Amino acid sequence: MEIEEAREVRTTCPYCGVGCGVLAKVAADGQVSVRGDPDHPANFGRLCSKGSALAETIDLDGRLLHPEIHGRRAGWNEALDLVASTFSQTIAEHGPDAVAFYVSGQLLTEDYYVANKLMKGFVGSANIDTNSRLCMASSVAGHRRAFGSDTVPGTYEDLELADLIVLVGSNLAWCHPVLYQRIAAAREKRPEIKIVLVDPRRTMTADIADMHLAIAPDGDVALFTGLLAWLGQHNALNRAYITAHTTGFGQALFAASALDLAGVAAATGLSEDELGRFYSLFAATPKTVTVYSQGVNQSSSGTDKVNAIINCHLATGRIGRPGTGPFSVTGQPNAMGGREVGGMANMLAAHMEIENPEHRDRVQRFWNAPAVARKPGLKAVEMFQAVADGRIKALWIMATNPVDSMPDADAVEAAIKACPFVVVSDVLARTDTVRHAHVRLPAAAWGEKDGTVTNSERRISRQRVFLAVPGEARPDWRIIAEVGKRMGFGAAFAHETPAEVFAEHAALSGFENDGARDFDIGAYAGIDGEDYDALVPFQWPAPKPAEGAQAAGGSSSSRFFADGNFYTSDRKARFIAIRPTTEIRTSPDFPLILNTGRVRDHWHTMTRTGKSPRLSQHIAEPFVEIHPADAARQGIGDADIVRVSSLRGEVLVRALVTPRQRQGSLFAPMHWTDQFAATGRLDTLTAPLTDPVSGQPALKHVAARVETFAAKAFGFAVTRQKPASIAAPYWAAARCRGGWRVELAFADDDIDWAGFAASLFGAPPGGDTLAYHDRDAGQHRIAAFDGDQLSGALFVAPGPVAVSRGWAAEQLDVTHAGQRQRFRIVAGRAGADRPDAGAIVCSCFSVGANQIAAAVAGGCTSVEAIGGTLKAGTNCGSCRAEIRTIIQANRVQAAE
Ligand SMILES: Nc1nc2c(c(=O)[nH]1)N[C@H]1C(S)=C(S)[C@@H](COP(=O)(O)OP(=O)(O)OC[C@H]3O[C@@H](n4cnc5c(=O)[nH]c(N)nc54)[C@H](O)[C@@H]3O)O[C@H]1N2
Ligand SMILES: Nc1nc2c(c(=O)[nH]1)N[C@H]1C(S)=C(S)[C@@H](COP(=O)(O)OP(=O)(O)OC[C@H]3O[C@@H](n4cnc5c(=O)[nH]c(N)nc54)[C@H](O)[C@@H]3O)O[C@H]1N2
Ligand code: SF4
Ligand SMILES: [Mo]
Repeated sequence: MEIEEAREVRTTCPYCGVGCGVLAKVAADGQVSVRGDPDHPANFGRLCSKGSALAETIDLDGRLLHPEIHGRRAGWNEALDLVASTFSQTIAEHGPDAVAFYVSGQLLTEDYYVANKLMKGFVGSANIDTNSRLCMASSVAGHRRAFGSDTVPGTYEDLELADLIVLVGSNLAWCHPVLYQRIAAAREKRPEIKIVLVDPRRTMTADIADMHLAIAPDGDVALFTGLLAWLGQHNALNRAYITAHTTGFGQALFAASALDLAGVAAATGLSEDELGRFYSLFAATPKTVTVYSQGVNQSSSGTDKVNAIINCHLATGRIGRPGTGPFSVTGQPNAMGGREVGGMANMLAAHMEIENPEHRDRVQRFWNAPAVARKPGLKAVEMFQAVADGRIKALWIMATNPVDSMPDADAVEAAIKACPFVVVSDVLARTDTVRHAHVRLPAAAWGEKDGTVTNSERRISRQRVFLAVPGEARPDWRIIAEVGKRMGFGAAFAHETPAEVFAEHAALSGFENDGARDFDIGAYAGIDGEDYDALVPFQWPAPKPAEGAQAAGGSSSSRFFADGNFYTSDRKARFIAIRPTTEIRTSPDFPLILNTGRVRDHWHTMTRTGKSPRLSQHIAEPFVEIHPADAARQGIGDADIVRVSSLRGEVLVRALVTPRQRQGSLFAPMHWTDQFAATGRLDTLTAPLTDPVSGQPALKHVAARVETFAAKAFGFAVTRQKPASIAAPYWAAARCRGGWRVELAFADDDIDWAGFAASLFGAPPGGDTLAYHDRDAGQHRIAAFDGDQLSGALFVAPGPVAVSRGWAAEQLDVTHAGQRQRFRIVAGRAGADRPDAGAIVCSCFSVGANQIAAAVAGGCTSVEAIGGTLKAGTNCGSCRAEIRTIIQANRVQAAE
């Protein structure tokens, strides 16, 4: 399509499930800028740090631009023919279950719909699973057990209308920042809103909480069954709702009563007093929303956690009414859309069930399909095990990076390497997964393709094109449809546009529905290209209006289940009888529990956020949080390099010693890969242990140990080019404005540092190299110049290198004409005359922790005052919680 210049295009953020509206503009010189869409009902103009930095992540650096077969460039015809013929042949020889698709909640609904249709309707297998298995599966299973359908009952507005918000296993401040800001803003207006955070760690989200329950890992089932029992004992039930709209309450209450309060205290690690305060608050607050995400879902008891929470809401009738409800917030931009198209191995399309012959028959007729899959397919962990043992012989991975994100990642990598035929569709030419593909297919990225996504509150929004498609990249749905055609299913994959795919998906949702199924967007079944282009965000359900009724469109505040009408056979919700169980995974060899998750400014395997200098400066290295007592026991100091290991693998990361971490537990982020660190792939440590109901892996609870890595030398380098390889046992590379910054550690100090520096940033011919060596003190500094530009500088010391990171990185960005200026780089106190900004807190304005601390000392004692002086926190606001924490810490220090 023609791209008009300097026109703002309305689209949707490709990161988290909040689903914020974005206005993207391409200036005449090609510069892209983004801002929040003031009219989008998810964000009303706000964007978080990741959303604000989107323009920094869309360059073509590292893009896969042409199809490749066995590493050589190939034409689309050749590549698609090879994929189609290999899949067809494998199916002919070994049956449909010998092939599989592993897809992603980052596909658009149209992509996902076509992939699911091809596998379930035309290949005739249900071996299509998705990274949503690692993300949402327990919530889906919990919803289906309780409601008979995978329905999220509430809306974002409920978070503003609630009087109590319980956040369970959810680091909203960092992972759903705009929702967090909506809650913070609501609380400014109504300070009586109470917030309880249930998380083993004191995360930044605790900043907003009235009560932080530092629960023992996986103590949640005990906490919420304990709550149900307590509600029963304290006459805090909604008997009318229970009788009219639910079944199974008696058994659920009986099971929940297995533990007395002392038992719950023991299982949760919380005091009876804390429990009593939380339970009374819950009992006394009719308008309660319980928000939950990965601390709940990613557990071997994930589905039980979900149902233990839902049970409490059903028992109090707190569902479907304004300001109430259990609320599973989704992680990926289209986790919900993937569920709607049935893109998981145990679902059929449009929220229909694979086990239900009527549903199968309906979908088969609608698709005019030869063979709809008759049984659920393999779930992610089982799928890769089947790849490993040879049952799956052809695998197509789309928009996900399982070599980094699946549990037991080394085994997953080995399985992929051993698989006879692996296709990967991705936007990048090099990821830890793409490197093993026999066929690489270049996908169009965000901004280059049209489609829809559904956010956590069931709101469907358009992603729109504002950039030209580079090279030969194609949108995912088109790639899949082309393969479908070449496998002989031309009629079913004849769509010309994403609008046609969406219309078909909408038609299926309304097909023979009549209110029997929750997911119905039949109102859009006849949508044409023009209306699709103009589509404004709407919430489902949006059934086809009856004759003579008003035109299409979801309402702005649709909710489910206030008056029952669940999607079970008797239309009543089911209480699930749940007994808390405790499982001890630690052992003398692995005495700690490793908990894993996310940081504020990185997204998953860093394929996009890793490109942004702004986002890479917040946290530039993989790290592990350790409680001071655990660190002391191991002789671990803050900023040491440590080895974290489990039965399956090990990583080297920086130690962050902090009392915010629970004693006995470690926390490490999932983001670092072989592209950004020496040995940072955290999922090499996690186990393929899954929830028995949902198949979701227990990624938050792995037995581990931590010990110091005996580093003899530490290094820090800035380089203009990313080093091709780095000969150090520990390194972590992060983008900075003029190039890259690299943290280093060595087991040995007997190293030819000049040679090492040359291997990092080269010694430009005719260039100038300056060096300073103090062998006795173990101090070495080397800088190389190409003309008057710095090609790289290396700083080596026997302990963590004390050079201002910001200053060093800036040297890549300025010219070095004079010799004196050059010498400053290798002089003793590099950058010491310029105050070190410290770790960057505000990525929008590059304001560091030290600057904020200095401003506090200078009398700025509120987030607003800091904003007034330093601008920190005044753009996206994602760092406001951290600023408040720094203010508190420094005021305490001043008072001491
Ligand atoms: N910045 C950023 N934002 C993101 C993403 C990202 O990569 N980066 N990814 C998106 C995606 S796909 C997802 S799924 C979401 C995830 O969003 P969240 O679920 O909020 O994020 P996590 O950090 O994975 O885990 C949340 C918390 O669960 C806690 N936890 C661990 N074990 C337990 C437990 O047994 N009980 C309880 N109650 N809590 C526990 C952890 O300490 C952690 O703070 O984030 C989305 N947003
Ligand atoms: N230890 C641990 N592991 C975890 C988790 C955890 O909390 N702890 N969380 C889990 C969860 S909740 C999730 S969601 C997963 C996420 O894990 P992944 O899905 O593996 O992570 P991403 O980095 O988002 O991978 C997306 C890939 O798609 C590519 N891509 C981007 N856009 C497109 C596109 O339009 N088309 C195509 N074809 N490709 C595209 C990107 O380049 C990238 O390679 O990780 C899971 N793993
Ligand atoms: S909260 Fe941030 S990452 Fe999530 S959709 Fe909004 S802008 Fe994007
Ligand atoms: Mo996720």
